[in-house]
Amino acid sequence: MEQPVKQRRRWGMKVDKSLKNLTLWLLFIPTVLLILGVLDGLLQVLFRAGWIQNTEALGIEYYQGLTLHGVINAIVFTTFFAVAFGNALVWYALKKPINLKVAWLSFWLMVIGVVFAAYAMLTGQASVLYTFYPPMKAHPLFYLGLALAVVGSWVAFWNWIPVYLQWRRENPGQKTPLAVVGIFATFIVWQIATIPVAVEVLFMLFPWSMGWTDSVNVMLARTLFWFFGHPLVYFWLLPAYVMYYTMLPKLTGGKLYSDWAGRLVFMLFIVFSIPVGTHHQYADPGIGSEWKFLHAVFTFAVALPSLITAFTIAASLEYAGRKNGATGTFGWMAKLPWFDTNRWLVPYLLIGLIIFIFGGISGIVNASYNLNLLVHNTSWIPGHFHLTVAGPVFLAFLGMSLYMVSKMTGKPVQLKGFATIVPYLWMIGLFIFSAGMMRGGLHGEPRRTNLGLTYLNPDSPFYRPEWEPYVIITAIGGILMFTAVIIYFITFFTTFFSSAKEEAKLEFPLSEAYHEGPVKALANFKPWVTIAVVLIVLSYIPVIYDVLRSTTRTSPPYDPHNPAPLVQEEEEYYDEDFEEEEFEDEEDEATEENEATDAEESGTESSSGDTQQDSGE
Ligand code: HAS
Repeated sequence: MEQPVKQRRRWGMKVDKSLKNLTLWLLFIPTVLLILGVLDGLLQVLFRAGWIQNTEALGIEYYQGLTLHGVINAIVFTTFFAVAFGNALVWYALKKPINLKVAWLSFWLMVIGVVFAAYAMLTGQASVLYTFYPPMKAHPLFYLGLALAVVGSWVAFWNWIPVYLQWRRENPGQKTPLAVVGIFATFIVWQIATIPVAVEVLFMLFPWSMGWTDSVNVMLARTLFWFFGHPLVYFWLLPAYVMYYTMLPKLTGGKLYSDWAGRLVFMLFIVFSIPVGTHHQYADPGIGSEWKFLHAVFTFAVALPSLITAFTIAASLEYAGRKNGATGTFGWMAKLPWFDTNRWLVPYLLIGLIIFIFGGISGIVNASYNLNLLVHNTSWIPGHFHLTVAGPVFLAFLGMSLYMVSKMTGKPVQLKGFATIVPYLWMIGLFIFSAGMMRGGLHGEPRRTNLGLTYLNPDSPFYRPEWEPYVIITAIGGILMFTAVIIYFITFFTTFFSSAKEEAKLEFPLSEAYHEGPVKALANFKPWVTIAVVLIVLSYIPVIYDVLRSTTRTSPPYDPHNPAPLVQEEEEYYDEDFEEEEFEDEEDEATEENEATDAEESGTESSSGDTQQDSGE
């Protein structure tokens, strides 16, 4: 029973025409948008270096460009890719077709959503960055567009569930292919995590931007955003992990060291990805430090599956290196196909892993409360997240997009030498970029700031010449990254528009495992999802309770470019009676406490009556 499945895996299968078209559109649209996304990245480093000293460049305003950069690269590109990859992988690994009508419906929802959001961003009516923190207000179509895109991705996931369940019924007692476990874990995390942000968008931000409500609870909105915002990063990371576990070992000529370690890792991500969001809010008021500590503990727990991955994948690579003839302790590293142009996909995964070592270390720094207070809201943070989402994630998605286009169309990859050097050039640029950002961050350089107009402008009273070396290093890195991705575009579009020379196939290079063996506890998602829900409830109920209790006022809307609120009726937001009562109460309490302390110190007793009288006076 086992052998034929393995053989079919190796040979690949004829690709369904509709699946092929769907996949090509899902990969083509975000790659075209990515041209604008990376151009905005380049402009960012030029603004920040002070080489552009203006509020806009090429007709794109600074915060408009930063929003486009974050939304296109981190939300649109990643979500479209994950859906395309999941559709094809579930079909291939289970050898069962998905319902294509539903898959196309999911595609159209996502496309309409992107068109709405793009309209709002391109017309400058949604320069609120990818975190869309209120009270900065965007055009309603921005929120509606994001909501539609998310619903589209849900529909894609729901479409795989009946296929998976049917496969289980037809294959009782067989292990679900690891690739399917991985992509399901990705979308289970996504499904749970997008619920709070859907609540934020549909019940708070959308009605507010439509003018149906006047004000918004900023703290609650931020908390709901980060409830989603941290698991979002694992939604980005896990498809890359699917490639590391199920494809990289085979591509390098070896086997996955441990199949059950892979399963455990994906289940641990389901459990720990979500109850951690408050580590983005260590500096926010209103949330008790005990709950911040709890989220910090879970944050260290969510690093665990990545540490297991580091050892498991390193062992798999060592196995491959030794099979390729390596000797000595580290000889296996040299025997990996780093520069083999026929295996051009390997560096997209290997280089991503090397970058992630540094992304992981900086993540641990962020997670440590007292260190976080030093780096929060400085340029250290973009330094960290480019080593993660723009490292392993971006490279794996670029590589796999090219691979899928080539296989599913039967068009061999063009300019393979170019395709092979992209990850190396990207890595060099990224390391230089992140070094500049992180070092500058340690010296207080802020993130999300047009430095060219302020701190890096010699004519400005805020001028900080000591940051100059860091922004220049950052800009050099950014230019190299931009060059690398241009080379990628040349390869991708040349391949895309070349003519087919081979049979179009649905095929992924799925690896065999060195250590297999059934582990019953890892055979089913249910217990892991249940533990995840329990941890989410335990960790988030107190946080939301604290936020609601400590939020005494809501905020009027603001245009991101104007410090004055858009609605001027001050009395609606500023309740003077409330203010006075509050202060009187606080004064009373403070005086009582002081009196009690004085009394303790002088050994006498104080009555509350005295205190009230004093405060009255
Ligand atoms: Fe993070 C902020 C903590 C991982 C993305 N993170 C961000 C933001 C983003 C982001 C986008 O605790 C900014 C959000 C914003 O706009 O404000 N992060 C962590 C921790 C981890 C982590 C503990 N982050 C990621 C990943 C991301 C990502 C993954 C995207 C994909 N992050 C934080 C915190 C903040 C934060 C705080 C808030 C900061 C603030 O104050 O604003 C961990 O998951 C990291 C664990 C990783 C490891 C590394 C394992 C290494 C591996 C490679 C092995 C190499 C091999 C190769 C095998 C432990 C697997 C060997 C081969 C040879 C040949 C040598």
